[in-house]
Amino acid sequence: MIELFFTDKIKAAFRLGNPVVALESTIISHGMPYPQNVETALSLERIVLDGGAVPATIAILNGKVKVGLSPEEIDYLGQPGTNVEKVSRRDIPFIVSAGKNGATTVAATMIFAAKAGIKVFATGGIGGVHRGGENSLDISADLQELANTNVAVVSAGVKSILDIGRTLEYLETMGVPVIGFGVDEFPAFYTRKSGFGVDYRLDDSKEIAKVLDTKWKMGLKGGVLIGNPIPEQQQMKPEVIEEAIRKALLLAEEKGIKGKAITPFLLGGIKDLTEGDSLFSNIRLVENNAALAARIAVDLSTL
Ligand code: PSU
Ligand code: MN
Repeated sequence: MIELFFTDKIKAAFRLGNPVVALESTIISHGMPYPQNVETALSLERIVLDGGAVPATIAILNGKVKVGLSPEEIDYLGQPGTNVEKVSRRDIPFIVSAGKNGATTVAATMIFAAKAGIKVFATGGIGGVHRGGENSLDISADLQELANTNVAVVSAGVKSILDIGRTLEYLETMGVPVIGFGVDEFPAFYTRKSGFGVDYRLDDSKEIAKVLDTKWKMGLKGGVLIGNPIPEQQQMKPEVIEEAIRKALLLAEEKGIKGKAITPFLLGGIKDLTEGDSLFSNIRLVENNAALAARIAVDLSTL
């Protein structure tokens, strides 16, 4: 058994049966530049608290799996940014055994959240099937984790750096329910529309909590993906973001960027190409997800 290290606040939340929301750390190290990454990580924690739940940002520090980080630890992880190892399922034993620092992806965060008994997790966007994935087989381990690990992930959908259609097909094959929160269309991260529908639209966090509770009480293994679209006023113009994505993808191909480096490379490229507009949208949508995750966690704790 791998030991998890909890902050006192998280321990107290468990003892009292208070709702807890997991937050990932790759978004801090690889998803945004310093210092906005640290500011955002702290703002997410405040939003979860305001929503009546306890935030648990998850990361590996000096080989220890931390469930809940102090503001100093968040800064420690955010400053070196992409120099911190990005840790998905396969990377965990290497980082832990070497006593290194690691920022956990959606997949790795789900694993530790589930071990800790945390049911709800807020992120920005999950990984998925990359464009051209039918040839490269570049499919994020996040999808496999959603298939197997009992955690609900609140996201703003997936970026169109990925193949959204194939990502949804993969999730369907793996039996992962995809919920549109207040929308019939699966959101595309920076924009509210992707052109792909969701099978289930739910308009109330209580309804979502009920579905989660039912799924797991029935012993149906695996996660649930909630697509929570970016608020209307904060979304980007589809043409602008598509053009930036197209350019970033071309640049990645020219430079031969592959594997786990591709997502951070594209995110950075898009931010530069949109002169920071995408960063603003990115921050707003994650905050929006943290607020919804807190509501779902609160509703779930009453069932
Ligand atoms: N997508 C985003 N922002 C992110 C990520 C994905 O829009 O920060 C991060 C998440 O941590 C996600 C990971 O779990 O990238 C997926 O990486 P990969 O495709 O290498 O599995
Ligand atoms: Mn990949």
